[in-house]
Amino acid sequence: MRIDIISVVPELLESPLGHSIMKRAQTKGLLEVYVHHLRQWAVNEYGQVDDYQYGGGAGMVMMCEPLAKAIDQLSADRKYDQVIYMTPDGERFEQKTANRLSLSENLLIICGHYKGIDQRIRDHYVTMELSIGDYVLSGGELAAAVIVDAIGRLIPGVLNDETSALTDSFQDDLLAPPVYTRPADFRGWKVPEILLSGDLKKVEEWRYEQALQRTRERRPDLQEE
Ligand code: 6GU
Repeated sequence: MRIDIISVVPELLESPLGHSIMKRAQTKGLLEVYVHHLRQWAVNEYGQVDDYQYGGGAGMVMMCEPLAKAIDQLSADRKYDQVIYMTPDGERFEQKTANRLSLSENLLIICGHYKGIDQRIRDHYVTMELSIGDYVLSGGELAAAVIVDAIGRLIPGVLNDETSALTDSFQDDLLAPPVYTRPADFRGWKVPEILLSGDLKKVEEWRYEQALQRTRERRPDLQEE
């Protein structure tokens, strides 16, 4: 999969996408991420990409021209499955969205800043608008890093067996069960006996029960759908 990201603060994306599993995904050649600085499509020599909003009001708006040029140029080389705009008024990003997007070949992600981008770009170029939750971030970059991570780790081959996505929280509308590692007794706090029993069937049943119980207690909304 290839993901292109358009941003006015590309530095914000480097670290989250340059380590751990996202780094491995890229080293293995399973994921390519290219971050493009919007300023290269600025309207003047001062690097202007934003302007005052029509109708007045505080805050700048990202202009049509730099974004349109950026998207046109990038789209000339490949067909994007989705042109995604990161915005707090977008559709809530969930595991199901990650699952679906992980089947894409090419994604283009636009990170907004200031008051956001001119509505005409949303109307004429954007095919999907995503939010990562009901709070406001200073820009779309951290949200973009979140979705690239969530999508990237689902690409076949990125995770090894130990980190398999199949047992993650949310994968079956269930939270993950508790996990333990050595020692079996730490300060008198004991690991549940069943996990030491070696009876794989019993362990699976126990994990499922724990997952159900956790979900009922913490996220009953997941089971109401
Ligand atoms: Cl995608 N962008 C911004 N700026 N804030 C957010 C968000 C996105 N999702 C939640 N808050």
